[in-house]
Amino acid sequence: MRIDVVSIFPEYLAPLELSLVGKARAAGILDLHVHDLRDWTTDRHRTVDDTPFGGGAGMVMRPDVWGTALDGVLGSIAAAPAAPRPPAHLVIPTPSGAPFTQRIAEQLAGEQHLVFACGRYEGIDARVADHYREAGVVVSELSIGDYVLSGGEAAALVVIEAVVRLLPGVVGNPESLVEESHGDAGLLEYPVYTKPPEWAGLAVPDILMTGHHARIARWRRDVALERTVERRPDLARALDPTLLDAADLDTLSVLGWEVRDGAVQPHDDGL
Ligand code: J9Q
Repeated sequence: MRIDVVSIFPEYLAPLELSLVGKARAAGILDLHVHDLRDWTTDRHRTVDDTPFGGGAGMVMRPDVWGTALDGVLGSIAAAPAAPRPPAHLVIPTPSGAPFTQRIAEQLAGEQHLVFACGRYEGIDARVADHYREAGVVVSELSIGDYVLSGGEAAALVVIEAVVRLLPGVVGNPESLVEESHGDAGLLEYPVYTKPPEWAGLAVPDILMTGHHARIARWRRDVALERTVERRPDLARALDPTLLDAADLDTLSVLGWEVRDGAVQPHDDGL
C-alpha cells in the first residue's frame, strides 16, 4: 500500500517512523510519504489560509493551494509516471465526518493508495472534497470522535495505525487479528492479569488461578458483559441476541438488562 499525508506540520507525522507502522515501512509493505502543504504555495508568505466568506471565527484553508497539492500527490507515483495509476482514496479527517470504525479501517486496508489531507484552523474550503468527488476520486471525510483537535494530523495517525496493522504481514500473529474481529463480537474486552499474583495489595481474581478453562471463559464473558452494559450501553443495545447463550441472559438479567422484542435493553427501558 502507498500512503501520502499532506500537512502544514509534517514533523507531526514523525511517529510513523516508529513501532508497527515503521516496521511495515522497513519491510516494504507500506510506502509512506509525508508532504508539507506549503511546498505548493506560490506567494512570499507561503499562505495556506484566509478569512471565511460569510463571516465567522478563525481561518479557512484555501482550496487553490490544496488543489495544487492534491493534484500532485494523487497522481504522484514516481516509479511509473505515465502508466495508469491505481485510483487513490482521499481521506479528510474532520470533526464533521462520518465516524471512523473498524469496518472503515478494513475497507481502507483494501485500497492500494490512500491520501490524507490534514487541515488546520477551522477546516478546508468545502469545494476541495466536492471537486475531487466530481473528478471521480473516492473521498472519505472521517471523524475519530466527538472532541476538538487543532488539526487533522492526530486523527490521521489514528486512522493510519488502524489500517496498516490490517495489511498482510504487518501483525506477526494473525490469531490476534482473528480474535479481535470475531472473538466476542460487540463486547468490550475482559480484564487481563499477569505476574506477580499479588501487587500493591491487589490479588489476581482466584478463578484465573484455578485452571478451570470453561469456568474461566464464563467469568471472562460475564465481566465483558458487565463492562459493556456499564460503559457502552450503545454497544449493549446493538448486541445480536442470537449470539447470546442462556448464561449470558442470566448475567444480563442480574445487571438489569434483558432481551425484549428481539433487542437487548434495560429491564425498565422506556418505563
Ligand atoms: C481535523 N477536531 O476531530 C475528530 N476527528 C477528527 C477531528 C478533527 C478536528 C479538527 C481538524 C480533524
